[in-house]
Amino acid sequence: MTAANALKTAAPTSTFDVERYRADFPILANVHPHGKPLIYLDNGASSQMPQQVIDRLVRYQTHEHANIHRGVHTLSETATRAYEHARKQVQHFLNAKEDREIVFTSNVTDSINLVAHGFGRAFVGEGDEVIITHLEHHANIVPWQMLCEEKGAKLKVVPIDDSGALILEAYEKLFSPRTKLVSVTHVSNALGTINPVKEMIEIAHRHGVPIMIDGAQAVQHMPVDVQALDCDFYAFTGHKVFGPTGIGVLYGKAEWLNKMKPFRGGGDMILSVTFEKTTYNAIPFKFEAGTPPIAQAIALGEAVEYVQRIGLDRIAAHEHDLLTYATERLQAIDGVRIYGTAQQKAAVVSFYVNDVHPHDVGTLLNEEGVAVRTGHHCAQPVMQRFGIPATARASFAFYNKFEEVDALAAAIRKVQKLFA
Ligand code: C6P
Repeated sequence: MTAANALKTAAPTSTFDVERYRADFPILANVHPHGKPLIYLDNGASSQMPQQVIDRLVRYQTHEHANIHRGVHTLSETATRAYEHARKQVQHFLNAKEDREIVFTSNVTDSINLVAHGFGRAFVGEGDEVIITHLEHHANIVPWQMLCEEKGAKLKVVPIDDSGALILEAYEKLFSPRTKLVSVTHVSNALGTINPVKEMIEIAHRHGVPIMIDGAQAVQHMPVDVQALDCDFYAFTGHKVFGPTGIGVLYGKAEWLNKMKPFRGGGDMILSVTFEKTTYNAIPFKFEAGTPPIAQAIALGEAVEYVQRIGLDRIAAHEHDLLTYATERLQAIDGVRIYGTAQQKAAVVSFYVNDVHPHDVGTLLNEEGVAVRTGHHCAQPVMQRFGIPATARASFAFYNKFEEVDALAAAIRKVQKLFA
């Protein structure tokens, strides 16, 4: 380590009371991998649930459970009210204009597939084009590839530079009169790059093209306002924003949702059914066939209120400090290479330790109690762009603290010693 690096790596002082919020997360104190305190740096894969969300799930299961939209009895009405209240909580979280613009799905993958089917089958034809980027998770690649294969349409990809930032001039050049939709991630899960989505939305609209944003790695890190962004669709997943698994969200402008075809057929998405013809329910119910994940939606409502109570601006500021500190600490270790160095980044650090395979790095870090994700992060094109098979990835949440970055750095040095 150089003297300059050593000087830079003192932990910043912060007014963000991490310990107060950590106390809400029982799992952080209850789990001791290899007898060590858990240092949970795999929030990009799935974040933990605070007691408030767990309590909401328990309250629903012990006092409120019934099927919704179907019963006249008290429990069914209670469950329906709670589920529809969750929709309003999510509407408020994203600042959507109307609650009918919020569709509950099972995860962000499901939300993207809904648009690929509902929009794609209605509006994409042979010779048409869909634009995505080189930074996408497979969930925002494969559904569009499947659509393009089926329709004889073309998938166009916005390139990235060596820092992992999108090349915006190239984006603008991809538009043609055949472009029907853009779908882009707000934040890259593999590199942490924050894309300039506001600008990308303006460009798409200048060309008369609607645009979808995959917010799976964004909504837990920064405030998102879909009306200010003016995006046509915005999707996220519950389990990365301190809610349960099995629940996702699709926001869509009412004008688009109304024009789209339903994705799945079944109960609750219909107004009337005969063997000759079915008429569909109004939005959002048109897209919520069958019994939805009721408990999970209600708990998600609690989760988004929880982060709003803390304040997403405060979360973003704390995580920015964590990112800066982690970047400096890891850069100070000879032999550690960081992938993803864009100017605008969320608190994600993807790295390689000398030439040790990331899976070995992850296994050894786990022995020190440090949980990181290793692999291609379901973003193989990103790995291909950098000529690597995988990385180790530390992804932070607001409950992470600077000491945990120190522990990560110490554990990496231990790995290096083992392979020296
Ligand atoms: N990324 C990660 O470790 P689902 O599985 O539908 O809840 O989320 C899919 C998804 C879509 N888009 C982005 C940008 C994502 O990061 C993810 C999930 C996890 O990075 C698991 S692969």
